[in-house]
Amino acid sequence: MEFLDAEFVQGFIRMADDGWNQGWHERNGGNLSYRVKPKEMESVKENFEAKEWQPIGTTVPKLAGEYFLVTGSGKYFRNVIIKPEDSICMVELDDKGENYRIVWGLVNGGKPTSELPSHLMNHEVKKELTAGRYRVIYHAHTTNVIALTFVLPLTDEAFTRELWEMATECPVVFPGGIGVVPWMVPGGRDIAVETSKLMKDYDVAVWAHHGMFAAGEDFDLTFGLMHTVEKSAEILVKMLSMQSCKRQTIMPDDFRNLARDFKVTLPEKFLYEKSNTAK
Ligand code: 2HA
Ligand code: ZN
Repeated sequence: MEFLDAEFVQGFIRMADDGWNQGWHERNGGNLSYRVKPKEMESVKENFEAKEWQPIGTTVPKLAGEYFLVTGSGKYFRNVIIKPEDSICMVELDDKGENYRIVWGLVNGGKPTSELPSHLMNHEVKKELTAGRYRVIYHAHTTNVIALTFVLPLTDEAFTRELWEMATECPVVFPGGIGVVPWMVPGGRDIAVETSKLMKDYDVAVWAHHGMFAAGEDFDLTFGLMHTVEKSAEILVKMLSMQSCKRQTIMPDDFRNLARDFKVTLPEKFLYEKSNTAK
């Protein structure tokens, strides 16, 4: 099969274009990766042309031998739909999970995303915790969530609770809550380690003054998660722009009732009592 005709490649391209259309990928901002299923890899491997092995910059032994579709470093989401072969690539990991090699794409040269260590370490955590179900890791520069990192305390509790309160669907879409990484230098192993620690508890990690990482089973769920969190952040930004205190909101017992009817578990650490002025 032609590489670009494969359904998983089409799904990846569509998701990148959807992110561009949301305004989350100025210039070369953001990156996307997909852990390819063995059958999908088989269906396109006639197109492979392996390049040299390169160090990943971290070690992901539980992903040894796996294949990933990823956006390219310095490449623009805006261009993925018109020139995917120049903007994205498929990489293979070696048998120790220490090196990768490009097997398709980036036809004009280049490397996988600068955030490859974060993507792979997140994939490693999620693969293990979900018995292999999770396959997508997505990093986007979501405007409203970034704005909130200048205003809210940089804690998992504050971000989770404030975003849950802004839209009733939120606690159902991300019942586990969301984590927050304080400002750190992007692109390296240190931020990858901090992010992957949060991925043990959450499907979403906020990077202060930078953006978000989201993890999920497939393109729809992962894009939908990013979209839901960012939309809730937009509502909070609008609310805070109108007045600094809420007149009314969803209360802790309301969340408990919602959890019961929707059969989700909402950790009590997010259902703390607030003073009236901090509502
Ligand atoms: O430029 O978003 O975090 C890609 C990025 C780096
Ligand atoms: Zn970024």
